[in-house]
Amino acid sequence: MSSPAVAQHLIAGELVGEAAKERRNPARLDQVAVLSPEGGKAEVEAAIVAAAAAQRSWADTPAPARGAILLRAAQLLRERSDEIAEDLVREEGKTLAEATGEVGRAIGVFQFFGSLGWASTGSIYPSSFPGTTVTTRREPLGVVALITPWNFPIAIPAWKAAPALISGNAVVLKPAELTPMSATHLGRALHDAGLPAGVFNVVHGRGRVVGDALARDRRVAGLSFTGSTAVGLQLQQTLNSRGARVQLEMGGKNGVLVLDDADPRKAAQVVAAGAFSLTGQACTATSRVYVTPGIRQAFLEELTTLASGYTPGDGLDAGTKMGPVVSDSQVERHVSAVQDAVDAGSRLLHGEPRADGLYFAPVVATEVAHDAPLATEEIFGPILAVVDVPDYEAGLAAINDSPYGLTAGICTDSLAYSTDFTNRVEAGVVKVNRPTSGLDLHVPFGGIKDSSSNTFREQGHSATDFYTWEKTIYTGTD
Ligand code: UN1
Repeated sequence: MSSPAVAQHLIAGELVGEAAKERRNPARLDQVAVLSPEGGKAEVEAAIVAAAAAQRSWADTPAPARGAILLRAAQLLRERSDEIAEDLVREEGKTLAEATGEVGRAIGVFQFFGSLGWASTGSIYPSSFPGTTVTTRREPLGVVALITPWNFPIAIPAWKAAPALISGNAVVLKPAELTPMSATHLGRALHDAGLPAGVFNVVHGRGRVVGDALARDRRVAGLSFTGSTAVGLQLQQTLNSRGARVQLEMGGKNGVLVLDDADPRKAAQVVAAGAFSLTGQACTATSRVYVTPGIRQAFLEELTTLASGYTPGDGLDAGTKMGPVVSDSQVERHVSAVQDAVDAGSRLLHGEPRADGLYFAPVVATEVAHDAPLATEEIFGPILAVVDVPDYEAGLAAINDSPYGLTAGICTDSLAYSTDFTNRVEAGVVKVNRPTSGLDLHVPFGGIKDSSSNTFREQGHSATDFYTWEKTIYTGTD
C-alpha cells in the first residue's frame, strides 16, 4: 500500500500548506490517496498579492522567453508523467491509460502555447490619415483566476493556464477539492521550469470560500471556470456585477443520432466509447442516443455486448477498462436516476440501479421517453438513455430540444445527412462517426446554450483571446 501523496498550495513561488484533509482513493476506499491543505481567505489574499506584484515584469519578459518556460514545463511533465498519471488515478479513479493520455494532453498543451511565444500577436493596417500606421497588439488582462473540475484534473488546469501565461497574465488556480494532487504537480512543473515567483499560484480549498473570494476580488480581471451550470451562472453574476471578464464551460447532455444506414457495430463502438470511457465523467460524454427503427435491434445488441466489456475496476490494475465513480454523492445520484427510470417503465439492457462501493457498471436503458429525466438531465456517469425516433428529422429535433449544447454526434454513411446535421445541430462541437468525448488540443472548444458562456472559446489559437484585450496604436511617421 503506497503512502498518500502530499498536495500543497503554490503561493508566491513557495510550495506551502499543512496537510489538513484526506482524499480517499475511489477504487480502494480504505486507502488515503492524498493529504492536502485547505486554503481560506488568507491564502487567496497572499496569492493575489503575489500575482499582482509579479504580473508586470512577466508581461514585459520577451514572449519567446515566456514560451521557453512553458516548453520546459512540458518537458518536466513528460519526465514525471508516470508518477503524475499514477497519482491522478489514485485521486480521481480513471484508468492508468486514460490518466496517461490526460497527462500527455497537458504536455501537448504546454508545447502548443510555449511555441506561441514566437507567434504574431497583432496586425498592421493602413491608415486613412496621411503619414500614419495603425497596429494592434494583444495585452494581458492582468491577474486571472481559474476554477477547474475534478474530471480532467491536470488537462483542464493546463489548457487554461498555458494560454493565460503565454499572454503575460499572472494566474491563481483553484483546483477541484477532490483532485488536489494533479494541480500540485502542475504547479511544481511550472515552478521547477523557472517561472518567476507569483506568476502561477495554486490555492486549494472550498469553492464557497476560495472560489468566491477570487470571483469577488477587484484585482482579478478575469475568471475562467469549468464545472456545473449552477455554479457557473452564479460566478458569472458576480463577475458581471464588477465588469470583469468571465468564461464558463459547464454541463452537457450530449446526444448521438444513429441512422438506419450506419454500420451497427461501428455505431455501437462510437456510442460506447463516448458514453463509458472516463466512466462517463466528461462534460462531453454521450448520455442519450436516438435510434431509427431499421438499425435498432442490431445496434442495441452490439452496444450491450460492448457495455459488458466495461467492468469497473481499479484503474491501476492492468486490463481495467473503466474506473470507479469519483465520489459517494455522485454514485448515489447514478443509482437513484437509474432506479427512477426503471420505476417509470424503462428497461435495462445492461447495468442495474446499484453500486458496489464506488464501482458502478455501465447502464444502457431503453424505452426512455424523450422528455424523461434520464434523457434530459445531466447525470455525469456511465449511463446511456436510448430513445426511439421514427426518422432523421425527429432525431435531430430531439437532440436540439435541450437546454444544453456542448457536443453532439451522428452515426451515418450518408453525406447528405451528416452535412445537414453538422449545419443544423445546436452544439459547439459536432462529431460525425466519432465519439462525442475526446478532443484535439489545438482547435477551438466550447458549447452554446446552458453549456457555456459562449463568449470566448478554449484551446488552440482562440484560447488566448479570453486572456487578452486588443490595443490599437496609431503612429505618425512624419
Ligand atoms: C474531452 O472530451 O476530451 O470537463 C474533454 C469536460 C470538458 C472537457 C472534455 N470540459 O469534460
